[in-house]
Amino acid sequence: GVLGVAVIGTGKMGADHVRRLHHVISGARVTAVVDVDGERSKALADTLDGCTAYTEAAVALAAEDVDAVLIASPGPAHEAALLEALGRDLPILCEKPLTPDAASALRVLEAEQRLGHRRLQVGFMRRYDAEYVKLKQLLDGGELGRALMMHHRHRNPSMPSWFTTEMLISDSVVHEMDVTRWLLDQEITAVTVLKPTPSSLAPEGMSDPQLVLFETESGALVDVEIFGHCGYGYQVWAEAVCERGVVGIGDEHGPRLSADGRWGGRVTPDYIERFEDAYDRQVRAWVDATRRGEVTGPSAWDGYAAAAVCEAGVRAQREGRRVGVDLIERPDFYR
Ligand code: NAD
Ligand code: ISE
Repeated sequence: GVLGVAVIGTGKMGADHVRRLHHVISGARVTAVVDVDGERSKALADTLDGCTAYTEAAVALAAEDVDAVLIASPGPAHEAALLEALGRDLPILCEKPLTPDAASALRVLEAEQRLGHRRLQVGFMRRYDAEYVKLKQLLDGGELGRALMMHHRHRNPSMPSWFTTEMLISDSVVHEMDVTRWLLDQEITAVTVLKPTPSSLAPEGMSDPQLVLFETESGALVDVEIFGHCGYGYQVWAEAVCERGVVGIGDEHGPRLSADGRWGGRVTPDYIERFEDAYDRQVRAWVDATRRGEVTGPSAWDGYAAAAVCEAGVRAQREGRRVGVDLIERPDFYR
């Protein structure tokens, strides 16, 4: 039957996922919306047939018409919602980051393992973006040989007022941590963060932009430019330098126009537009798998591994030195 979904957190991403579940994807409907801001969830529920607004996740998840949970509250609120949903053995799609640090991510891994089956997909949606998927296919194909280096650029026009220097790592670069692990099919072993003189357009006290360097198990070097206040638009770019060729994505988000003696194109304004297709495919894959009784996509292990790299990254940023990543051995459950 149709999957009844509770959406926890009805801010920018939560509201967009509600729209997607209702208007883009078939097989699911939003039966509950939860937000600590009761007026916000109520206003959203009023626009949907058969949807109830709640202020507490525990109450919403006990409702009879809730079969699955999409978590889109801020990262620090994820652990409580995840443990509540896992306690009820409900299928979950949880926005990135799984949790903000490795210890809380481990508690989530343990709770899922206690169930004896996987229930959780993490919202690392770049794995569903058509350009990243092509890059992955080329790297997996083997003709290019081993990846020696990767270069990433991740630019946001601006960040919300509550955004911090640490969040540039734990909330933004977490995407490059996940795609790097996924594209190169190996773990990140160490992180270094370098900070140029900040842009005068960044908020007072924020170290923006930053240059982040990952080392990986096979000895590849991966750099990430993270820029939170580039001003001009939203751009994500990646290039893998391999033994027998170089492959990149990010420039083709066209169209490229030549007219009046100039050539150029438009830059997407935000992630909502740049990754619209990826969010759609991600949520569709989750709904379809859940209805088949399966769990696919990035796992809680991927969420934990990224959290461990974030933790090393935030320490590297604070202490101004290279910090090794501390990972537990991967449980067979996640192999
Ligand atoms: P937001 O601030 O716009 O919305 C968060 C909402 O959650 C707010 O309405 C807030 O009142 C509510 N909330 C706070 N604590 C809560 C709790 N304990 N229970 C229920 N509701 C609670 O934030 P956002 O930008 O929508 O981000 C939400 C999540 O989505 C974060 O995990 C963020 O990292 C992630 N995100 C992912 C992407 C992506 O590209 N995949 C992009 C942006 C944000
Ligand atoms: C935001 O939370 C996201 O997930 C976006 O995809 C990312 O580009 C941005 O930097 C994050 O803050």
